[in-house]
Amino acid sequence: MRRAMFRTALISISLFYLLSTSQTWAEKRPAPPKASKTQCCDEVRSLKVQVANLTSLVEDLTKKQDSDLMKLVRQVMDLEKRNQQQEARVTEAESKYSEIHNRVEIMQLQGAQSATHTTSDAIYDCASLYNRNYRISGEYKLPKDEFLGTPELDVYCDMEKNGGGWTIIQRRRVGLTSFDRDWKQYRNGFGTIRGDFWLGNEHIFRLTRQPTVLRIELEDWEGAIRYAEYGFFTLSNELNSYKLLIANYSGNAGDSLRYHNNTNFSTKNKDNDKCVDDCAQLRKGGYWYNCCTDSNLNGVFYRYGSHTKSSDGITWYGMHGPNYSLKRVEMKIRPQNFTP
Ligand SMILES: *[C@@H]1O[C@H](CO)[C@@H](O)[C@H](O)[C@H]1NC(C)=O
Ligand SMILES: *[C@@H]1O[C@H](CO)[C@@H](O)[C@H](O)[C@H]1NC(C)=O
Ligand SMILES: *[C@@H]1O[C@H](CO)[C@@H](O)[C@H](O)[C@H]1NC(C)=O
Ligand SMILES: *[C@@H]1O[C@H](CO)[C@@H](O)[C@H](O)[C@H]1NC(C)=O
Ligand SMILES: *[C@@H]1O[C@H](CO)[C@@H](O)[C@H](O)[C@H]1NC(C)=O
Ligand SMILES: [Ca+2]
Repeated sequence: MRRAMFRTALISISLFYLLSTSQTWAEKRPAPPKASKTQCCDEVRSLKVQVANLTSLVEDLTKKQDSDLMKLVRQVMDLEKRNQQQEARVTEAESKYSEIHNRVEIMQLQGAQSATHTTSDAIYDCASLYNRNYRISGEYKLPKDEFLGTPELDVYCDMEKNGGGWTIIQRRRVGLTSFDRDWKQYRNGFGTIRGDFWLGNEHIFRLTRQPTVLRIELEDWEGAIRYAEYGFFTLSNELNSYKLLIANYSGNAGDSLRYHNNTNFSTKNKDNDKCVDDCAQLRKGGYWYNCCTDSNLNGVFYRYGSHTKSSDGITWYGMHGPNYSLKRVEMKIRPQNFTP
């Protein structure tokens, strides 16, 4: 280090010398002395060598710094591996990172609706987009439809898994969005379409006016992935408190929504459950609570370590029971008559 400083000083001095001599030449331009020119070139040559030496020194230093940095990064990574809680944070950061950087282009459908007047060729969900050959999963904007009376709507379409054509209506994955929201927010939807969100009861109600399949995908902190599928799924309108109707379960996650069949939707400011308790307040999320159990996919997102300590987490009794908060959930819908 000291050597480098010394060299820098040396170069500065030489440079100063060179500059002052060149200035002197400029002044004496009419008759430049020959000796000075040779001196100049020697100086330049020597300077060049010094610069070359300095450059290689700097390169060495940079290399050393890089390897030091790598060592540090490796140490941090080791530490994080040991600490499971930290690892969960890394996972979250990663998913946020990939969300930002793997953005699938938003595909806007330019005025596609203007000429359509029948329900058969209207675009009102991801399945109709799929049938128009949109086959990339990502964010889409469903156009407003005068005929159906539906507003423009941002949706996330899963066009790849299980045959595609799925409209995602709920997702829990990052864990930063609170699901402890009121009736109005659950009606209109909240969150970010690429991250965690609730599409909105009003939208779900509209989308399930045609015979609809619901598929729920669940992942625990041990990495097990299971699903529950309902061959029939619909919501009542707001006047009927977005009552849940489901039928025809299949899957390997357990039928933990059956108990909620025929129940109204409840939020922290609207207790519509079948219980003396106020389930939405107790379980900190809006849902079709019966007497609270057997599932709550809109509960608190608990990270690894604290995921088994409370009953207000993201629960699905068929998977680990009432005190286990799941790591990832996705609820998606598709028309019954959809054929990939
Ligand atoms: C440049 O480095 C070489 C080898 O490291 C050394 O022999 C030489 O004296 C150095 N030159 C100057 C001008 O520092
Ligand atoms: C459930 O599945 C059976 C057999 O496929 C079918 O006949 C019935 O209509 C389905 N029920 C509903 C409510 O969709
Ligand atoms: C569900 O809501 C409807 C109308 O909002 C109401 O008539 C009905 O009694 C409610 N059911 C329960 C179990 O609270
Ligand atoms: C839910 O209730 C409806 C109507 O009461 C019924 O037809 C359906 O079979 C029930 N679903 C389940 C899963 O029990
Ligand atoms: C679940 O957690 C609650 C506290 O939130 C506790 O009272 C209960 O005993 C726990 N149940 C089980 C099965 O661990
Ligand atoms: Ca109640």
